[in-house]
Amino acid sequence: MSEGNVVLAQPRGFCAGVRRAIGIVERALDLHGAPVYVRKEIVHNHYIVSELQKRGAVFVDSEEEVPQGAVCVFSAHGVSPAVRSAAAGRQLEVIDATCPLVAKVHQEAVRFARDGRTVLLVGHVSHEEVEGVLGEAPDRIVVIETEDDVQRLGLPDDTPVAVLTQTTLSFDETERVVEALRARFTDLITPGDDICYASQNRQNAVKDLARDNDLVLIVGSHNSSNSLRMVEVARDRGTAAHLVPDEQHLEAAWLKDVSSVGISAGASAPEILVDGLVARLADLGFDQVQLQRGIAEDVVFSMPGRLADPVTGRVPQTPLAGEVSPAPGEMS
Ligand code: 0K2
Ligand code: SF4
Repeated sequence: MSEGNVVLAQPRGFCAGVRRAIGIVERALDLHGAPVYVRKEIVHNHYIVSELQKRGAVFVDSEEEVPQGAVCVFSAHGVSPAVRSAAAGRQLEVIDATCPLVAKVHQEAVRFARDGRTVLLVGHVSHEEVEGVLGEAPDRIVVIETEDDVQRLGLPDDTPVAVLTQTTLSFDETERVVEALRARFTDLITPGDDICYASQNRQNAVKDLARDNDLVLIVGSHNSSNSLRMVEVARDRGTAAHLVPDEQHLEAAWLKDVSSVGISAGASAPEILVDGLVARLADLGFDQVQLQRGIAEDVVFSMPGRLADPVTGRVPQTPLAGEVSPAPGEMS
């Protein structure tokens, strides 16, 4: 059996928007009882979706699948105005779990489009977050996925443009795209802070993990954009890295000639899956676990007022239990 170290990234796992979104579904189930309909996966994690399904959440692809007048939660990734209208048309009782930082990008898109600018939205065209923002002003927003797309844009170079981005992109990769846009367009403005604090913090921590370890494992589902970006960030540093949806996906062959494994988790991946991976690695001889020195996050987003207790009028706190990273020395 091999002997080796494990280093747990700090920060890792749930961000404030994910905690709030999951808390909203749980609270809606408590208040309204099952079923509570959720449009799309509340966050892109199969474990979370399946746990909420067990409690009575029903996940649907479209608001059109929700029965008239039923409770419907919008996912953390946000929705377009067309979806809001369709939901209103069906008299759905909507509870919006859109992350406030995604909502901010929507507001920027509306403002820039109203100002007469063409919005260049850097992101993945088929991602729900991009679909939602695009829907704010479909005639004035163009999605850009890569640096190559910049030269292909059929716009005069003096077009007034504003650059926005998906919240979960790779910071470094996006900088390259924005630089290419700056080099081309003469009237360009950008708020420049759309990639959220959680994405940036997790990517920075992964850079250190990649520097200090032979292998990096990122816990997250295959449809989780921010988790995939974390794998890329590690690989960009020349370190082998894999996405691991849960411990069953760990391949023993990855550990050949490896003495230290860095583990992080995407913003939608719960700590229980990290625990499972750590336990499996311990079985394989990687039983010395340390916590990376890193920054502590204290961002909390408040829950929607419509989830207030009908008797006391109190709005519940966003749940934190069970997801706080263990302190050094507390780990086996
Ligand atoms: O990274 P993704 O946008 O695919 O989404 P999740 O994996 O669900 O992570 C939470 C971020 C949600 C919105 O920004
Ligand atoms: Fe919000 Fe960022 Fe979390 Fe997405 S990753 S839900 S934008 S805090």
